[in-house]
Amino acid sequence: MEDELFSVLGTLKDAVKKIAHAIEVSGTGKAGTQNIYGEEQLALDVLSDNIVQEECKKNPLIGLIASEELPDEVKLGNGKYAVAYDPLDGSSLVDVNLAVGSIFGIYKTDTFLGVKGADQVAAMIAVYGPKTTIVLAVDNGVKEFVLNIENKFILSNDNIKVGEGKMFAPGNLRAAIERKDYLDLVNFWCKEQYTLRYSGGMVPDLNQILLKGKGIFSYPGYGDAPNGKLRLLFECAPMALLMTQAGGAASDGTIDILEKPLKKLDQRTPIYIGSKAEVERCCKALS
Ligand code: FDP
Repeated sequence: MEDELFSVLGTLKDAVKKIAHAIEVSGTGKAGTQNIYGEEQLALDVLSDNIVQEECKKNPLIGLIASEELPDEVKLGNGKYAVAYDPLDGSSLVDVNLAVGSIFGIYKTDTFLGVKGADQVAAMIAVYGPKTTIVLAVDNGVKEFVLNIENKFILSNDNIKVGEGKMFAPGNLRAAIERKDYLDLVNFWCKEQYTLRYSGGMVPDLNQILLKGKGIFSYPGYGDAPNGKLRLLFECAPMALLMTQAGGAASDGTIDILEKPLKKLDQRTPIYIGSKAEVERCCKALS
């Protein structure tokens, strides 16, 4: 790995350590503000976003950031790296003490508009669960690190691979009321006795598929939200890089998530991600 990319990842790891600490010691109340999508922000959403911003500002290699919590991309300087991130995904799970996470996509660009997930030079998620872990995809595979008692990330899995297996995480089940194709697919998984593993947090749900090495996560759209809820830049593209580099796949039903150009920062996309054969099954059933 290039030294410069190593430095950028070090900055993001520092942010993750601080967010993990903030989750442990902070309240889980509301901030009294809304993000650009009209979603109520938690004090922890705002705090986590500030932590990532402040850490990125310390590293001159990072010239551009975009956050799910900010209305626009923010130029920090002339650094060649750009970081798109969701500082705290799964906010609705914070007050009930379920696992939540952060998501980072790293590019070399001076604007995010027009980029594709395939342009990422690295992607990383952090999971704040009983332990804090990160899963990182760079050009030499997908690795997991765990935060130890000395506040250092130690390699815990050096070659994450996703194959096939009967596990499913069906998001947006409301869609199955209107969409018979989704209802049929969910019924198929049930009839075939797939194991249900769904927490309601995209990061822990996909982390599980990565670490167990099998499964499918689905989040289709329907009705007034044909593209669903999940954002291409902040959530789906980094997840797609991690899954694809681990041997899995990610599609919106028609196009590979990594090949979708970003037309606007808050672009949403349906997503089917996990074991290759399951993603293909979703594409056939739902496209
Ligand atoms: P949350 O709204 O709690 O932040 O990205 C948002 C997300 O969680 C994902 O982590 C999760 O997979 C999804 O929303 C859950 O969506 P539903 O509200 O449809 O259950």
